[in-house]
Amino acid sequence: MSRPPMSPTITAFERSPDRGRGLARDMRVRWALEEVGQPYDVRLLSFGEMKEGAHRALHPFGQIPTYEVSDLVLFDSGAIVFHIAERHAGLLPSDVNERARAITWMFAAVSTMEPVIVDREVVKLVERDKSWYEQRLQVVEDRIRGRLGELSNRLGGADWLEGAFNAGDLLMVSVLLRLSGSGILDEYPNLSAYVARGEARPAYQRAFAAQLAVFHDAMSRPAS
Ligand SMILES: N[C@@H](CCC(=O)N[C@@H](CS)C(=O)NCC(=O)O)C(=O)O
Repeated sequence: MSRPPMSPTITAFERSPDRGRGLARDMRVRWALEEVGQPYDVRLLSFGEMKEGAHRALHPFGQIPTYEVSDLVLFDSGAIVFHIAERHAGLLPSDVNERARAITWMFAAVSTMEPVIVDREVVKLVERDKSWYEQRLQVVEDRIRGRLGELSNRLGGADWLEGAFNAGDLLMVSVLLRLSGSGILDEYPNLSAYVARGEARPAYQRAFAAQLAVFHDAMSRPAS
């Protein structure tokens, strides 16, 4: 009898700083695994454990998420989603050119869109007490608007960036979700609708519920 394939193990925050709003980057890995129907295990880490040698052996920067299956260890959510999409049907088109375009959007999500969006989080988190905080926030938010405007023009009235939903959309929606609550995304109705379409996917919903359950569970226990 053939043995079932080994389930991958990913790492995630024991107590996510976003309070389970699905913004921690294990969420996009969970979502990809749910889209392809691959069961997975999760190892939860405290901030202290993330910086210890055992975890740094898996992730040189002491962060989450990581992905382990058999003798393969990966870090960085974009690379992990790419690996999942390559190993399973459903997240990348089979046509070579369509596949290349989907991969292009994966890179665009994490290397063109995400850095400007994360800049805003850094400003709000660590630069709030600076005399130039408001001006800097304005500059960073205008830069985000520039990128969103360009993305919005490209998406136009389409449901997804390149034909059918693929890993490029999964990463792009994940990145845009980081703007939740800022009001900025609302200025681009087609992008808001695009993100809502991503969130409505059953695989997204399952992934979101799983990571939220971790947070609720952590809140019901005293901090370690
Ligand atoms: N480029 C990495 C970034 C990973 C990252 O920033 N992870 C965050 C959680 S979403 C983290 O571990 N933060 C804690 C820390 O950096 O100490 C990826 O996409 O996986």
